Amino acid sequence: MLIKKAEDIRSSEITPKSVYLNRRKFLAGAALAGAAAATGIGLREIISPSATALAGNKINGIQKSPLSTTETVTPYKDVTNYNNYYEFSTEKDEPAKLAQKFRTRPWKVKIDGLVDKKQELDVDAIIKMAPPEERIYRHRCVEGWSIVVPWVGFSLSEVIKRVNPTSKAKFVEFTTILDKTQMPGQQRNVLEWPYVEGLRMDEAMHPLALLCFGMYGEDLPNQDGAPIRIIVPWKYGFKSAKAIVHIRFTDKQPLNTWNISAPMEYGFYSNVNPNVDHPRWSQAKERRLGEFSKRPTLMFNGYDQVASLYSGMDLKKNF
Ligand SMILES: Nc1nc2c(c(=O)[nH]1)N[C@H]1C(S)=C(S)[C@@H](COP(=O)(O)O)O[C@H]1N2
Ligand SMILES: [Mo]
Repeated sequence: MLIKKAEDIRSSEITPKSVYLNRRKFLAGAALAGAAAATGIGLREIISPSATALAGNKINGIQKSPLSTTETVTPYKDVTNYNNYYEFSTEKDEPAKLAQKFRTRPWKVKIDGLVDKKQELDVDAIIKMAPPEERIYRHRCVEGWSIVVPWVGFSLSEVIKRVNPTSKAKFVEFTTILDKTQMPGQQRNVLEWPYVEGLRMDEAMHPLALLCFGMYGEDLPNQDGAPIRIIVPWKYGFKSAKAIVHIRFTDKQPLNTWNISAPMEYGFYSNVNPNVDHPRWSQAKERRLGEFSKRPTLMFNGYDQVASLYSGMDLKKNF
């Protein structure tokens, strides 16, 4: 019942629509490039967020991060109009519209479980814990599309080290807000609500794991997970939970939403791995939004620096 539904939605949306959207994007991009050449305005300026932002507030004092990739950044328009956010809709072009009025302030985040300093913090207090950094990361969805995004945030470890997890804490669980009145998708049983994700403690402490509150130099748009989310760039996109209200430290491996929904298809680890196919499709290649041809998917999404976290583990079993 519930399980079948979620599976059906995923399989039905996998290719035709994204190919169609990408073709449209490509054509739009070609038109823009032509316009840029004709007018002498740089293409960068045309696709930059300053020209296309919804109403984002600029974030001041952003530092560049050495952890960034130098690959071409995906246009803001694509990243903010092609979203997986099932609390709003299972259609990727709908969260941009349906999340517009979502209230992201006031916003509290509860931190508890196996931790010395249990507390409830205002999201703006969390955002001020460390200087904002721009991290340009590859982001690979389990469905086979990918994007390159200049996220803004800082390492999740900055928060974790301030709350002193006890020595028993082995995992961290992240829970999204539950609010049917604001999130129409939560009125349907497509997934179990609220959305839950989890990381092993050493994964959460890895410098690449990002606590994220912005993108393209501005506040995070609602459809991308405002006011606060995580970004785990070496894992499939569904690990990167949006709109987090609860961070819990635990000694047991958290049950993550997609694993509950379809355990044979979505594991706990979900490291990007071109050698382990999804039961219903290959993971060997991916399509970058806005591009025609597919490119090979890289182990750990190219983030080799995390390989040591999994040494000795069978990544076919621990998918
Ligand atoms: N709360 C919540 N977080 C979520 C999801 C979701 O449906 N709900 N979708 C996940 C999936 S499948 C992906 S690919 C990414 C997409 O992030 P983006 O829309 O910012 O690109 O968010 C992840 N985080
Ligand atoms: Mo995804």
